[in-house]
Amino acid sequence: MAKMMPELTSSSVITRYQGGEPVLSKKDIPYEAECIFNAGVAKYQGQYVMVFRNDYQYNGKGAFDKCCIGIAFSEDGVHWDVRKEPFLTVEDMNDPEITRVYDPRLTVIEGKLYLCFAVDTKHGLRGGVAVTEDLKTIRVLSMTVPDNRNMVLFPEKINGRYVRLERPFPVYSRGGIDRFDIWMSFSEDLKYWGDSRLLMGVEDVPFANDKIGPGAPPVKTEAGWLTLFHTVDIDRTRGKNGWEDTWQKRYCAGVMLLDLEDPSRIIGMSREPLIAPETVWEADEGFRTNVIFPGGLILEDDGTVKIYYGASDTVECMATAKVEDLIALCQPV
Ligand code: M1P
Repeated sequence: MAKMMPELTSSSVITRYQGGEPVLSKKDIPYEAECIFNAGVAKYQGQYVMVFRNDYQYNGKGAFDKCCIGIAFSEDGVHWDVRKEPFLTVEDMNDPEITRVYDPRLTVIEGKLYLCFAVDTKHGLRGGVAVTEDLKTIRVLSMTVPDNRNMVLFPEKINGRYVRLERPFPVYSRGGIDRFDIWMSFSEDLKYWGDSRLLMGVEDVPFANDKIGPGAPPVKTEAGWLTLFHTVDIDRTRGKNGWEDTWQKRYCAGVMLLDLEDPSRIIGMSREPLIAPETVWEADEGFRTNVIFPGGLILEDDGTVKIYYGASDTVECMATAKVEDLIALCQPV
């Protein structure tokens, strides 16, 4: 059985916006909405762009019947105007296999805005890579085979190839339980992906005992590619948390630094969580409490970083830090 984790707390280098108050929640959405979370954020064409997950129509049995991806815009990365219609729906995918679309991430590459997202299908979970040139229409470039999700793209080619992090779901080889790791793949055209390899195993993270996954798309710094990931630990004694009868998982955010020339080499990672669930929105209220799910990392010109994360699968929150402090947390593995 996986070892139990101690109480986890957030690093002192982060400051939650307004003490942890959400920057986006269902009250901001001009169409049917319930849980607004797990957003991706990028700076694009002079503004901040956020794509977020909206789960709605709770079925009373631990799931939502409907979901879509919405889009919002901001001048300061804090206050958001939400477009009146969703950005991407199941119907837009025009594929009868697809039953849900969710967990979007954004990366700007060579002036174009790329979207990674997850879909549930009748035959497994898949990760998609898509591009939008006008922030309205989306062209899907590639879809993984099942099961894979939590994909994020690096913002530039490295040694002539596009690079992504991803999280496949090996079950048989991991003893029939969640023991999921972060992998990476390469592509010359964003359509065909390969040369896949393991980047980090769940056993490498001292504050995880269940699974890990890519979080925010990597940001380039002089010290290396800085990226956030999520970590999951299970405690069988946790019992009821949030709307579910038996939600025993806790999700935290971690940070790591990858080599600029060879991003399959981890320079360092935090030995403790960057963000652990603590505030009322993160630990007490919501659909599934104790969930921090990072999806966006923006590096500002003054060295401040904005960190966007879903809280309790219910609202979207933000924290700030200094980039040098995040780098300093990344100790050699
Ligand atoms: O409910 C917590 C999270 O569960 C899933 O995360 P993972 O990919 O690690 O299994 C996702 O559904 C995620 O959206 C959600 O926040």
